[in-house]
Amino acid sequence: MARDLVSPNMIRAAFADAMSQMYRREVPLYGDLITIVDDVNRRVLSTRPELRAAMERNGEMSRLVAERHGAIRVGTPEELRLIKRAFVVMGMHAVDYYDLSIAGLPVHSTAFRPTDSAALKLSPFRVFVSLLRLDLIADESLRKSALEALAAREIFSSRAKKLIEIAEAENGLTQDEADEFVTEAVQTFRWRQHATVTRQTYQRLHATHRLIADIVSFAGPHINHLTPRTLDIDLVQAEMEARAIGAKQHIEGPPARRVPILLRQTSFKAVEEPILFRDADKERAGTHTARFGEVEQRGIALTPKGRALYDRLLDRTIKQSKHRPGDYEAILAESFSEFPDDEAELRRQKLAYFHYHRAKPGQASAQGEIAGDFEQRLAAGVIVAEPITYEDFLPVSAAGIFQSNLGADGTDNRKGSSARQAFEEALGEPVRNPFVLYGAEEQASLQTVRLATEAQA
Ligand code: OOG
Ligand code: NI
Repeated sequence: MARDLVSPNMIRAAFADAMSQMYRREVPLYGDLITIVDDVNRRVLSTRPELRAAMERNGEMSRLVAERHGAIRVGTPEELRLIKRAFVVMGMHAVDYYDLSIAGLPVHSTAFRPTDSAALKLSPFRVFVSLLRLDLIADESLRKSALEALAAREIFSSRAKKLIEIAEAENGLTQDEADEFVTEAVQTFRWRQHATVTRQTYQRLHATHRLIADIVSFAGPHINHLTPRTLDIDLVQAEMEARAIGAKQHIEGPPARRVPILLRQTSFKAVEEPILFRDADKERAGTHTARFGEVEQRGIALTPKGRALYDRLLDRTIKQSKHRPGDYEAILAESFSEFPDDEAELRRQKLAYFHYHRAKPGQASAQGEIAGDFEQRLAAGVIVAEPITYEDFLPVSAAGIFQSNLGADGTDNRKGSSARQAFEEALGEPVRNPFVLYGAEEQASLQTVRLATEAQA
């Protein structure tokens, strides 16, 4: 009997929705942040009709309120592989490797996300997934306790695992199965108030690194933040400060620009939540601080050349602001004045990726063919170059998030060498290269434009 399968995009959209509902219940402050973001987005759209029109043209309006990313942390290679299989059911694949040991953090990470633009448009939800590096726990007895706690837990229900197997064997899920899968999968990421370790073990893990305590002490990998998209992150930051929501000191990433690049993000600091330890049959109260809310504003994806320039300018900013921390914003803006802030220039210098298409009705010069080469057609507006949005994360920024929210000590000296190979072995496959994905989209659009032009000639 033929099975009617739902698109993985629909499963991902339902999952993102369910996660959002759950997180608002679990961390009410996150609901306040959503309210601020909605407000700001409405204000921006009403004052910038051209932006509204462009978003309507690109079919982006309906997805504006959908969360853009979340983050979880897992403890073992087995957990990472299970997570991978669950995300594949939702059309998400591991893209890029983030070595956070550079910032003194005992984890390394990837981002599970849709990899093509049509899927991203349908539901842009992605999840940053970090894997604990037990090899960075020096104390052997503590490493053993951590391993035991992790070995004893099952992060997916048996029904969730069964549904993953069905999806793999049958090449997808029916609507009923998908609904059930979402309900079960969300449970994996819920908050659990009971720690699975004693208070003493928690404290020892915590003393080694707060992140280790967060990963090891509970029965599952709770979602640690969700991040909606805003059209004006500076306004959101100002609003968070005005409402004393505990915003971080500044927006991470590049400065505000005419043409936004990569992504900018900010967050409120992690909230302190009550937890319970079970020590020798007695319940003891404690608290745990790990979960926060974040916002992001995305810009154009940079080529390796653009990324190198970005890294150099950000590096310079961080170095210079060490001596003048109060001037961070000014130093950032000054430093980035070297980064071209004009679409045509970014394109000419091959600093960023663009999607090319023939002018659509309503866009300038939609009619009429202009003879000449590609650049002349572009200049005449017959061909339009549209920025390709950056869909990944900022490695330095990711480290910043960890540090400000977990109080990690950035001077940790166990800076390991990149453990990318070990990560990919744990994952069971290589991560995808984001530059290849952006480059392929650009090339495919060029090909389409050329074919269409030749057909006309
Ligand atoms: C993930 C931090 C990375 C971001 O937005 O850079 C991240 C975590 O805290 O587990 O989500
Ligand atoms: Ni984040």
